[in-house]
Amino acid sequence: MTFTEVYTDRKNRSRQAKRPPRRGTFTAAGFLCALLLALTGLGGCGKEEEEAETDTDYTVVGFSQLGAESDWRSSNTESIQSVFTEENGYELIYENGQQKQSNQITAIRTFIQQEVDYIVLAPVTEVGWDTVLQEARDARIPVILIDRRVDTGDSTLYTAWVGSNFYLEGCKAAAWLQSFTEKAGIAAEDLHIVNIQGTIGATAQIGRTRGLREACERNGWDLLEEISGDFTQTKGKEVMESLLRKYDNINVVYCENDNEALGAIEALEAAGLAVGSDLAAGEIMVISFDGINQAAVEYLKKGKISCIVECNPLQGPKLLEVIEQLKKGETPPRYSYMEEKIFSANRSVLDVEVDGNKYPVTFMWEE
Ligand code: GZL
Ligand code: ZN
Repeated sequence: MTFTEVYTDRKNRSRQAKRPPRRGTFTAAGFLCALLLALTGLGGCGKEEEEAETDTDYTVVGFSQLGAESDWRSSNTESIQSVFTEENGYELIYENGQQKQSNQITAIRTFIQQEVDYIVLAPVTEVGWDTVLQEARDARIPVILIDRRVDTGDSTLYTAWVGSNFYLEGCKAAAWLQSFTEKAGIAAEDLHIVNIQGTIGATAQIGRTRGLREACERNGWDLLEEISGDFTQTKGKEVMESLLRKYDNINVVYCENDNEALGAIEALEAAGLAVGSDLAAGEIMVISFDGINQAAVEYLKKGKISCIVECNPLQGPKLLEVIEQLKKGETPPRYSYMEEKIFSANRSVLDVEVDGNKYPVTFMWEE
């Protein structure tokens, strides 16, 4: 046997030993027990011997998901679970990191011990992954990133990434705001914006914050404050309440995800403020990201959220494609980007332009 065959054979045998028997698989003890029952007539004689599910050689994927903080995250997890199924020849081991990098690092180390075939990582923030990703590389387990990025100088630490261009998302939102306010005849200096940011250090937060910040500098918009709402509804409400105590001239609330937007709207309406796009009438404009939370989409249709830049969580199919290519010894694209739209109920902006590219607005309104 060549080294590779010996290596693979030993890896498979050792991996089998490390993993609990798959449900329905006969272990030796189970077989003896069934034999005793049959001999003593105590068992259901003639009972169809449960077809010992042959432990076909599944591809084992260890998935370290960063948390369950938002609707986006839940949809993202469901999308991954929907493709790595036994029917597709996979066994998925899912670990929820509860938004803590230390939990994700522990999960990756466990996957290495279990000798999984691939590791999928949705990193909560960008820095602090080099050591554990080196351990995965030394164990010769390919790592594929999804959603957010890791900030590492060593490009060998991951094989591929599937996700969104968050900076483009931020630029799209800012371009929509610029086009809307120019058409509405609102002067740049009359915009007083707060940014309820996502988890600080997450690629989604970094890109969306940068897109807005650059537009504020370019257009002369007044960016009153940036403060993290950690991508959750609770925190979004809390920080909106504190911003309202601090400022009396806010007229645009930029939320870096829909869950924060729902929390912010709760706080705004509790303070007796109206949300909408009629800034001249004193309404507070809310702009958001994701487009997967149904309550937020309903608010968009009613015009309570003026614009949602889509962030597509359904990364399962593209990720499956990447791993299928790796299994065949092919080289997948290093970066695979999701297709994403811009949603609004307001029809004054038909499309937005970013870096010379035009992106159409998809209209959604109350039926
Ligand atoms: C974006 C993702 C962000 C979502 C939030 O890809 O990282 O994290 O926009 C989620 O809803 O919490
Ligand atoms: Zn197996």
